Amino acid sequence: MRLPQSLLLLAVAGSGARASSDKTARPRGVAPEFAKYYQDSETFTCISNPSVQIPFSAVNDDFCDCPDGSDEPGTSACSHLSRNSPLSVADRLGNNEGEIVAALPGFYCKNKGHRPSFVPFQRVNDGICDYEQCCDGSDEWARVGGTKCEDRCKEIGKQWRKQEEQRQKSITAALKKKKALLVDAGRQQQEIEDHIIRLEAEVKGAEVKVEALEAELKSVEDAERKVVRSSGKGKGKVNALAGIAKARVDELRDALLEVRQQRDETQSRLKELEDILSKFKIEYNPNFNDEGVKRAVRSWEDYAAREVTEGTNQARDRDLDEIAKADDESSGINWEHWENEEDGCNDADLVYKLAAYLPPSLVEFIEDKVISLRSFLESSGILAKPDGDSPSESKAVTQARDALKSQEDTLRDLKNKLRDQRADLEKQYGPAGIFRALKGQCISKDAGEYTYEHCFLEDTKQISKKGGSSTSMGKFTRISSTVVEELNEAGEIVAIEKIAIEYDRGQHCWNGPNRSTKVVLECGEENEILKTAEDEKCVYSMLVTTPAVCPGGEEDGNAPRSKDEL
Ligand code: MAN
Repeated sequence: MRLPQSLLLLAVAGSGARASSDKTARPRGVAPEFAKYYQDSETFTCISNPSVQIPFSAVNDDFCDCPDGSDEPGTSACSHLSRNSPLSVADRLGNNEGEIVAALPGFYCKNKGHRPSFVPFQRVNDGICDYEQCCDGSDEWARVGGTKCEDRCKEIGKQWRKQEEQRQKSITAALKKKKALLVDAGRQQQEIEDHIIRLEAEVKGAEVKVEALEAELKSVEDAERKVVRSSGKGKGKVNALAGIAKARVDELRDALLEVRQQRDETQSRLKELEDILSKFKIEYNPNFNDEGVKRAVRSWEDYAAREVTEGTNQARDRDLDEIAKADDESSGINWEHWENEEDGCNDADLVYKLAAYLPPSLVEFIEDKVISLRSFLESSGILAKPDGDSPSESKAVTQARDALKSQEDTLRDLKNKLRDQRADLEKQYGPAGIFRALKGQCISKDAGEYTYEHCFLEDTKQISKKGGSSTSMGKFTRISSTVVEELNEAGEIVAIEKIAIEYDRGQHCWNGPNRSTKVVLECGEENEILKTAEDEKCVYSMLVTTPAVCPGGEEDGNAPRSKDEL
């Protein structure tokens, strides 16, 4: 059910035509509130033009004497004067300078048994019964052409009261729903305000943590730099490390030479033994039935039959010869280069990448040594432990950096949330923020080949009934107030302010604009699309009822505290 947008207007129209306790007789067509202008039985003073006075007998003489038509309240003699806007009496009494406007709203019908009303002067004695405004038929008092309009106020009044009762019920129900919407909107707004307070505290906390973690990272980095520096004893860090590495490699080379020497001695003893046993096998007497000797000879034969991997040993020997040479005789490490390396780059980096500078033939061997050297340096605290991702950074630094990064991410997220929540409070949600409660609620209506959908404060869509994808008719842009002209109950054209929700930037229209929709809202018990129209190509309008725009309801303290956004 569509309900009047403004109860106030209705009240004005009603009170303007209400019967009063006025006991003095009024000329035909005069409403009680205008009776005071017709009390002098000798002279009549035109209402809006007091300088014009006429004998009282000229009132309702079917001749228009007054510029404002006030001398003809009961005839159509002054019906040429316009009177379209629902002005107050003060407005009618000359505030519209220069414009000649009828002083009276129309012919007053008492409509006993129903509600009094005004009928436009053009319709007085026009031979047509205007029962909508004049149910008592008094507008046709002259019986022009024999027209006799019977009084139908009793039945029309009864029907009206029934409808009115229904309408009032509907208004009450709509207001109840509106109040619920206001409560919901207020709760949602409160939640956002509370969330903002929480987020502000969380942001502060996160900022403090970030500061602490920044300090922590700095101190870990400083400590690490000191560890590397302290091993340099005044020299460059690389030089210091190169010195340690050279000593360690020399140590390992000496150990290798010693082990090779021991191996060669053992091998020569083994050869001697094998020769003895070979001779023994040739020279022993098999006829001498000694089981122990026979067993020993068989074991020797098995041993001698086993293959010796001579080639591999020779290759390894060549490698070992190469390694055993001093660095300055071979293509080994150029320690001089490292010992004279200029500082200015990341020393730890260079140490970790040491293997990359070694000659290819030695890489495998030296890599093992470098790893053991590195772990020796790390375990003895000379070198900080490296991290898996960044070979130039220790685990401690990486952990401190990661902790800082993760806290910075948290802080950024919190700040984004806070910004969004604050922006939401600034957004338009209509009078008293009521549309907050409707945001995202969708209603639809079939019309022709499409189903039209309106999701409050989100978008409008055109969905083909034949299937396929839907067409966007616009995304939420603003809430506006729009003035529309309507006929009021007295048959007058009145300008009424209506709230509209505008949706722009919809799907592009071939050879036209991007689709857009203006949703004009009316007071109603339900959220419902009454009609949709394509006013111009791809420019749509929708008429939607909702309790949210019914007048009243805010006064019970339901409305959110924020300012009206419109
Ligand atoms: C579709 C619909 C219509 C629109 C035309 C424009 O058919 O969106 O509303 O007028 O496209 O081409």
